[in-house]
Amino acid sequence: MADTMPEIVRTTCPYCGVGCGVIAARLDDSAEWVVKGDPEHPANFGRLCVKGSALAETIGLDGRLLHPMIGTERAAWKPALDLVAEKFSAAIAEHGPDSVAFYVSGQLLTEDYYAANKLMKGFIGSANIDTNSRLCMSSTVAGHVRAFGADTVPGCYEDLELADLVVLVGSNAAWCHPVVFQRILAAKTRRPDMRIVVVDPRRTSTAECADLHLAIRPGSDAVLFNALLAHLRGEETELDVGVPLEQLVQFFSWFADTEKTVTLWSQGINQSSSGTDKVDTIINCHLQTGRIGRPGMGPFSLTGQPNAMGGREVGGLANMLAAHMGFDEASVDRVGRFWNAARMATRPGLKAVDLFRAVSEGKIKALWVMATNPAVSLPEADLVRAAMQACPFVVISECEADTDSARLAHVRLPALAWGEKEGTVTNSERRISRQRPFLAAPGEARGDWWIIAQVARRMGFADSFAWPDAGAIFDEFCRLTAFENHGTRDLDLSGLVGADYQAIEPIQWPVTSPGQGTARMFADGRFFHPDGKARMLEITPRPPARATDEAFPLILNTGRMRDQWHTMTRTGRSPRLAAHAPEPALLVHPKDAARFGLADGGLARVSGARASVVLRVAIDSGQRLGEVFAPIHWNDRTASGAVVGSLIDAATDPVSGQPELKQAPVMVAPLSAAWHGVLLSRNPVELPRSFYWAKAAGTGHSVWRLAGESGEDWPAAAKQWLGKDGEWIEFLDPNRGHYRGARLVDGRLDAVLFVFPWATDFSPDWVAAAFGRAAILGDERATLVAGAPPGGDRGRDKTVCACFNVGLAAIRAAIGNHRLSSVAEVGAMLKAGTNCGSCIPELRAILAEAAPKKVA
Ligand SMILES: Nc1nc2c(c(=O)[nH]1)N[C@H]1C(S)=C(S)[C@@H](COP(=O)(O)OP(=O)(O)OC[C@H]3O[C@@H](n4cnc5c(=O)[nH]c(N)nc54)[C@H](O)[C@@H]3O)O[C@H]1N2
Ligand SMILES: Nc1nc2c(c(=O)[nH]1)N[C@H]1C(S)=C(S)[C@@H](COP(=O)(O)OP(=O)(O)OC[C@H]3O[C@@H](n4cnc5c(=O)[nH]c(N)nc54)[C@H](O)[C@@H]3O)O[C@H]1N2
Ligand code: SF4
Ligand SMILES: [Mo]
Repeated sequence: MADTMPEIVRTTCPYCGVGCGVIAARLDDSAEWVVKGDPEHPANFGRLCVKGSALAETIGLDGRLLHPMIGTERAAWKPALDLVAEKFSAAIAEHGPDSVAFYVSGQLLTEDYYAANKLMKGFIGSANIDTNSRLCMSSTVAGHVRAFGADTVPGCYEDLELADLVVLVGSNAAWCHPVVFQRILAAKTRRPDMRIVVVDPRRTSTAECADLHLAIRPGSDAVLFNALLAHLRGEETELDVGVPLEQLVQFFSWFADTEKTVTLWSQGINQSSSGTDKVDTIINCHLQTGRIGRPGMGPFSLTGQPNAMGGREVGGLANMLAAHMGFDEASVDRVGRFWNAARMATRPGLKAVDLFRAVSEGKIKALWVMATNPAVSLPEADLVRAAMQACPFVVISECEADTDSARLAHVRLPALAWGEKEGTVTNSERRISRQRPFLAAPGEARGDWWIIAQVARRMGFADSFAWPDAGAIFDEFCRLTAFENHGTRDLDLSGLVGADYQAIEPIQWPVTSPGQGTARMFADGRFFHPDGKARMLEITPRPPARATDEAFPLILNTGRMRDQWHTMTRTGRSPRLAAHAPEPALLVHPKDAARFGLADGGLARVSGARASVVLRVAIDSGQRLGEVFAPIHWNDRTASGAVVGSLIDAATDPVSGQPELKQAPVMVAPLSAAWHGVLLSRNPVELPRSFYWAKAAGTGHSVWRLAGESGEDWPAAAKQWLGKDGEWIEFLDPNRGHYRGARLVDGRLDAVLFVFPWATDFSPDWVAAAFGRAAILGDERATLVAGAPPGGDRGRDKTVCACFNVGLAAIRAAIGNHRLSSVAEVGAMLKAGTNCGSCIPELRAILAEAAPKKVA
């Protein structure tokens, strides 16, 4: 890292696989960093979504892990690294190389990933290194390899703009790949004839923007695409996927008639016990029509994490060796010679779900987790926790001091975070971009690759892990991709060998000569099977592994919210991002709500065979009947019991090993609470275990939403949780069950608690604002415990535009009062939707709802 920090740094967003270029800038040392989209980056041309726009709010050091920890004791690096090396070496000596494992992540940089893979597969001699990408796109990898002979993404983002038909299958890109989705919508605005079809059991924000939405029965995608293939071949077809026939006819004829078609997919396809087959049914339709490798057409998997692709490249999956080579004898020999390996792994290792099963069976004696939170994100999360607890030695490399997984580790190693670390990532269109640091390394945190190399040296492999910096690792990786390649492997970075690392510009692989990237693959009709041809796989569709039964009559679908990232370790810090969805919700069709006695805004207990969670009910007519949806983000740090992974059995795809995370049978029941509350506090609060709670970030404070099954002596309870001393201002109506209390310390607001006898989405915005003030003056004090804001009663309003903090009520009022009829008009009046554009789908839905209905 440079000694002096430049004041403008070009880097890459650390969230989704779109891989947007970001510029971090500040005027001088005393100014705050500002983050903006990089107008020159070819993934986003200056756009950022709301998560990217809020990056500067997430770089604070609160809650960061800044020193190595052995148990609960702070340790220096040397004893911590010595201990890790010693425990791994001892396990290997006593029980063999397969008794240890790494579980890594698509949020590592390519250099980190390369180092971890090299240590495990070339020097420990096991392939027990797997990644959270197993849960994310391993079905796509397997589907690509079966069809193309290599894990190759054929196209690029420009194809989405050139296409006349864009089909999104199991992808909520409006929320999960917002900048790519904005590019599609912008193209459609320029060329209104372009069509968008969305295949998703629920009506998502993405579906709101579609010309046609096929709300198919969950898990029936292979039936749909098999039938499409038959239609393209002119065969007779019959199918039942739970949508009206005329919609299918429409989709099939659009697909058949539109040469420039791109089919995008994501987790609705991949996270399935037959995900690999589903991927290949989609690819089949493109191979059948020859729509691949040419501008405006192709099958296109959207990758989730910022470096999911980089992980695939270096070999981060247990069944791949390195640099797109597998475990065939020639590859093992080639990589072994290149690495000068002490002990090469010769066969695939354990895939994520099996790996954690091996941990629970006591077969893994030492486990190292890097940049992922398996205690939340794996299926059977409850069993994963028990397994980690029972494992003799667990190490975690983390940026955060406290995560659900870090709580289960014997050793915690502090990793540099985004903005501090240095390396490369690859996005969904094979584009390699640099991540560059602009912040000084805090505390004793170090880059992940450095930590791995230090352990490797202590295990006796000093010569092979002697890199001076991340750039040296990248260069070694590029040389491996070129090593004895001769055009046999798609991944070839020979044109980047010896490149000036600091100056690398975003470029799409393969890069066979300096500065020459590759936008599209397969344009020449040549694939990577030995005969140079692609394969069309014959697929027999299979339903989800577990059917519903009387005890578990609903299907639980799980996925993402617009403004949170995974287990919330970073996005959870931003008040702006918290506003869109402050609590873990359960989306339920109105008829299912009636059937199971659930009320909008009430609480529901959602149960699987072993565990249950408690979520806030949101009635949503966009759900399919019989299916409920819950977000994956909340965990033990942010809610009392919302880890949905504990409800999901780990049924996996037999080829890819990817677990079925979208179709879990569950039961729901209303949870009656005696009281509901909102608590705002500057400091952490210890609440009774029996409560429901969910925590969100506020400015200068946190907000907890609470509920409990039996009433309390509120004035006493409030003081017990929030502190007796200081000055208390209170309002109590014991008969009706209302309590409001505020605590001031040295004249400054410290905490407030509001209690109601019923469920309410009440949000004391005016009290939240008071946390920003140095002192609360006489007259103002009473307003803290008033049930409504001074001079008006704006109850809680849903934030729609997080960039400009515009709420639903204001948007509805503006549409009604000024007869607005387009997103552009709403933007002109309120600014909503004019920055990142993430809320445009919601604005459209609000406009549609407000539009005058035709009288029949
Ligand atoms: N805001 C935000 N963005 C993110 C992330 C995040 O955490 N937050 N994470 C990133 C990562 S790692 C990933 S992998 C991507 C995921 O991006 P997406 O895959 O787009 O997101 P999900 O919400 O997991 O699921 C997509 C959709 O699959 C649908 N689905 C469920 N079952 C079926 C089915 O049987 N068939 C079909 N056709 N569809 C089905 C769901 O209803 C859901 O709308 O997002 C990335 N971007
Ligand atoms: N039910 C259900 N479960 C799912 C999914 C679903 O749709 N439904 N989706 C799956 C998918 S697609 C994914 S990708 C996973 C994601 O699941 P996880 O990977 O478990 O989620 P994250 O919160 O992203 O965890 C990343 C962790 O790494 C830390 N971290 C961030 N940057 C760095 C770094 O540079 N170095 C180190 N050492 N640590 C870092 C963060 O603080 C955080 O704790 O969840 C999967 N689980
Ligand atoms: S779309 Fe948003 S989250 Fe994804 S890379 Fe771009 S700015 Fe980051
Ligand atoms: Mo993912």
